[in-house]
Amino acid sequence: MAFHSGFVCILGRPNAGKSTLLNALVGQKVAIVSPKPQTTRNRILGIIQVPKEKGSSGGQVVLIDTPGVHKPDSSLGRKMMAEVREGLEGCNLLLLIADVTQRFGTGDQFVLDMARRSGTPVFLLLNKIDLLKQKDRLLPMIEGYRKLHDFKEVLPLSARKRQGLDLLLQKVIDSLPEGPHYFAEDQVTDQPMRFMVGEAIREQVLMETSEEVPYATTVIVEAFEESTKLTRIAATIYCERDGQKRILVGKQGQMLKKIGTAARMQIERMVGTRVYLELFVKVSPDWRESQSFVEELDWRRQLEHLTGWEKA
Ligand SMILES: Nc1nc2c(ncn2[C@@H]2O[C@H](COP(=O)(O)OP(=O)(O)OP(=O)(O)O)[C@@H](O)[C@H]2O)c(=O)[nH]1
Ligand SMILES: [Mg+2]
Repeated sequence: MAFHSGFVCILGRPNAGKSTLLNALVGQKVAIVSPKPQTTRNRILGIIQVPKEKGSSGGQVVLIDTPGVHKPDSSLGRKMMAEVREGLEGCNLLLLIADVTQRFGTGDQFVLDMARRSGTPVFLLLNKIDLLKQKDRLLPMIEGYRKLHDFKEVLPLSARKRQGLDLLLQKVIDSLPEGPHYFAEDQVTDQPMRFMVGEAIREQVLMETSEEVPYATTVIVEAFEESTKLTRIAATIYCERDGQKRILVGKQGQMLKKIGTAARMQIERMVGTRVYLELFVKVSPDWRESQSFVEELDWRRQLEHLTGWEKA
C-alpha cells in the first residue's frame, strides 16, 4: 500500500493537552507542558513515522502543536494567535482537542468556528477521559458535539495516560493523502536545540513560580557552545518588574539555583553531554507589550538573520 503523509495541526483552548498529545505521539519530549494555561507560545513541529501494518499503509505525520486559542490582550498574545493561524495554514487535517472536564463555552465555540472557517477536515479529540468519573457522560457529550459540526471522527482519549492514541494515529494516517517523506526518518522536530534549551528553562520557571510571574517571563539563550563532553550555556530569564525578579532570584539566590539545577538536568538529557548552565535574570519593563521584543523571541525569525553557515 502507498506511503501516506501530510501536515496535521492540533488546535484547542489553553491547557486542553495539545503539547502532551504531541509529545505522546512523537514518543519524545519536543514541547514543554505545564498545568498553567498558555504554556506554548509558538507553533511546534513533531514528526512521526508510522510503520506499515497489515491492512493499513505506513506514513509520516507532520504534527503541529499550537498555542492555546485565547483572546489576546498583549503583543505576545497577538503573536501567539498569529502562530495558531500559521499552524492552520495548508494543513491536511485538524485535531481539535477539548478537555472533557471543562464545560463547553464561548471559548470552545470560538475554536470550533476557527476550525470550520479553515475548511479543513476535523477530528474531535475528547481528552483527559482518565479524569472523567462518570463515564456515561461521554456519550451525550459526543452527541452534543456532533450536532455542532460534521467531524470526520470523534475520539475520546487520554494524552497523559496514552489511551486511544494507536487508534488515533491509524485514523490520521489513513486520512492523509499519498505523499513523500517531508522530513528525514530520524528527525523528530524542526526546532533548534538552542531554542529547546530556552524552553526547558522556561518550563522550570512555570513549575516553580505562580500568579503573574510565569506569564511575564521569557528566556533567551545568549550562548551555546557544544563540545563532545561539555555544553556551555548562558541564558537570561527576562521578567517585567523588579518584584518578579526578586521572586525569580529568591532568598540568597535559592530560587534561581533550583530552576537552574532542574533545567540543567533536563538539558543534559537533551544534549547528551554534561552541561554548564549560567542563568541571569533581567527586567525588561512590559516586554509583552513590545512587538519588536516579542518578534525577537521567534526562532524562525532569528534564523532569517543568520547565514547558512551559522544555521548549521
Ligand atoms: N489527567 C490528564 N491530564 C492531562 C491530560 N493531557 C494533558 N493533561 C495535563 O493538562 C495540563 C496541560 O497540558 P498541556 O499539554 O500543557 O496543555 P496545552 O493544551 O498544550 O496547553 P497550552 O500550551 O497552555 O495551550 C498538564 O498539567 C498536563 O499534564 C490527560 O489526558 N489526562
Ligand atoms: Mg501547549
